[in-house]
Amino acid sequence: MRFHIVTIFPDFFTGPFGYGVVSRAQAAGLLEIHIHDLRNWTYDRHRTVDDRPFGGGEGMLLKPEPLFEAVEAILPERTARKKTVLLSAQGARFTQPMAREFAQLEDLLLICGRYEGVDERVAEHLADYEVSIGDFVLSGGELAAAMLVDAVARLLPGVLGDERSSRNESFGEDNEGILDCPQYTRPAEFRGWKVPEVLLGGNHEEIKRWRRAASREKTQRLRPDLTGGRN
Ligand code: 9D3
Repeated sequence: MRFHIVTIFPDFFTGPFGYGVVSRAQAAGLLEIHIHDLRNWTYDRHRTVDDRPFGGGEGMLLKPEPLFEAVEAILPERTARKKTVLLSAQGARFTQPMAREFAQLEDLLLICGRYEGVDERVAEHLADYEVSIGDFVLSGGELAAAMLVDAVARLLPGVLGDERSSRNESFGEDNEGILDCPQYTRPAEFRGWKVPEVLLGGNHEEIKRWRRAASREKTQRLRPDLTGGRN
């Protein structure tokens, strides 16, 4: 799979993509990440990418021409397996089912918003999706794009070891319905805090029951929204 990222901060991504799963997947040729500087599609002396909002208001917006030119140059043909995503605070929430859908694509182009926003014609006529990563205010789409790439990359065939991916499938790792159960490693007692006794014995039926109950309790406490309850 190929990712393309259009940004005014191309150097931003050397950090997030230089480590762990995403870095190794790139080295193994399982995915490509192409970073594009939006200013490459400006033609004035100051390489202007922003302008003031019609109707007045605070701050500046990303103007449409460089974004349309960039996307049309990077993905000249539009097909069912080549999609464009605008990362914006006004988008639909990015979720694990969306990550699975994106993992089927050949090319995914991510547009990173900046300033106070992006001219709405980009969302309406250029991007296939407009997504937000959560209900909080970021200063731009770059961190959001890095998170989206990470979430999609780990779903690509071969990116996680065979052992892990098949195990996760059968155990339903990508279960959005409930939180993972609490887990412990050695020592069995740390600063007086003991690992639950049941996990130290070898009764696998009992362990399974404990884990299910612990998952439910933790979900109820920290994510009542997942249980059909209120926030
Ligand atoms: C405080 C400014 N807001 C009201 C005028 C609007 C606003 C504009 C631009 C809020 C955030 C941003 C920049 N954010 C993103 O580009 C962004 C984002 C986010 O803020 N939250 C969650 N996901 C995303 S994806 C891109």
